[in-house]
Amino acid sequence: MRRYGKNPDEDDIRTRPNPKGNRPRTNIRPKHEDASEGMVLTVDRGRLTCLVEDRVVLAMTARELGRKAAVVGDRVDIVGDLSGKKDTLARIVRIGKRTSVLRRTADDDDPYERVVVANADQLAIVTALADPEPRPRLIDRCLVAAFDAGLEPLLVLTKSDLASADELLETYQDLGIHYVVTRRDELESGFAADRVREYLEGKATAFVGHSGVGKTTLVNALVPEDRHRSTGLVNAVTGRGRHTTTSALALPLAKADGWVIDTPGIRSFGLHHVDPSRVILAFPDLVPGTEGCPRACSHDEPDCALDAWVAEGHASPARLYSLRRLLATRERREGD
Ligand SMILES: Nc1nc2c(ncn2[C@@H]2O[C@H](COP(=O)(O)OP(=O)(O)O)[C@@H](O)[C@H]2O)c(=O)[nH]1
Ligand SMILES: [Mg+2]
Ligand SMILES: [Zn+2]
Repeated sequence: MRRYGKNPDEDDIRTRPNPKGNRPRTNIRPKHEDASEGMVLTVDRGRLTCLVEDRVVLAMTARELGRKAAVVGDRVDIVGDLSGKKDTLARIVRIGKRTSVLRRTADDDDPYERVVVANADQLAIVTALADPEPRPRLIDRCLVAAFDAGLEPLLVLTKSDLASADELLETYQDLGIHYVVTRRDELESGFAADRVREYLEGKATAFVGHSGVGKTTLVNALVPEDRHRSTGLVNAVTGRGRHTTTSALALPLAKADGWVIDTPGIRSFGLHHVDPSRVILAFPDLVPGTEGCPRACSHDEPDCALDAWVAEGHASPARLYSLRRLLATRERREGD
């Protein structure tokens, strides 16, 4: 999403010559070669807000694309009234090739996939250390989704003012994934945002996690505050400077190039779409132990080498248990 990565600024407003103006009108259906490029910021019941140049434009998708064809993060070609004025409705005529697709299903046995976000580079998995209690298996599920979609995972542990991060970090540090720990006073001082921002620069990052973990609080700390800059964009998208989350929402990162995408809270992260053989990718700490496995080992069978390897103390039994649970629910399609 680098193309749109720059924070829109008053100085950036340029007037582009309108190629429509001097073209003779015909009754041949336009082929949309004069479409503008935009990025989808929100989707709400068939209405999409798109960023076109520096303007927030309300649009719907052309009928031939299907009503739910475009998702947050999509790069689109858009035609019609692109003024961004009230009561205008533009039309999305093409959806660009996606660099990544973050999918989830409501449950493992639910074949209906929703695309959460398109074109994200990174998945920030937000977990509170308390209130609500951390759920390592939900973290593991999100990691599976991230590795499967080719997104870089970032573990964000919030509310360290309420409980210590040590126990969770003992597990997740070994995975070699990036992590940040935040707490209330650091949110207020801006220090938390400064530290998290370092991991977000130049990337589009989708924030996922259980409801109440502090996603929106963090996202709000990361998007522009300065009235003269992109706050206009935030206001146009959300109707006010701050927002609550009912659907995914892409916002420009303040003070750096990048996008943050807030998403509604999730209770589970269904992985129906993930091939069971790819689940192990989210357990890099266990991968070396699979060297002694029989060919095409499911890692959930009696000959699996992981049991002995973990028993030798190379990784924690809890991690193997988590892997097995995920594999079992993927196979038998039970809830987790
Ligand atoms: N103690 C504490 N509370 C926090 C922290 N971050 C967020 N909260 C609170 O947690 C609640 C849920 O936050 P919210 O951002 O709406 O969570 P979301 O549902 O994940 O978007 C709010 O009352 C926040 O004020 C933190 O670091 N420490
Ligand atoms: Mg929220
Ligand atoms: Zn195995």
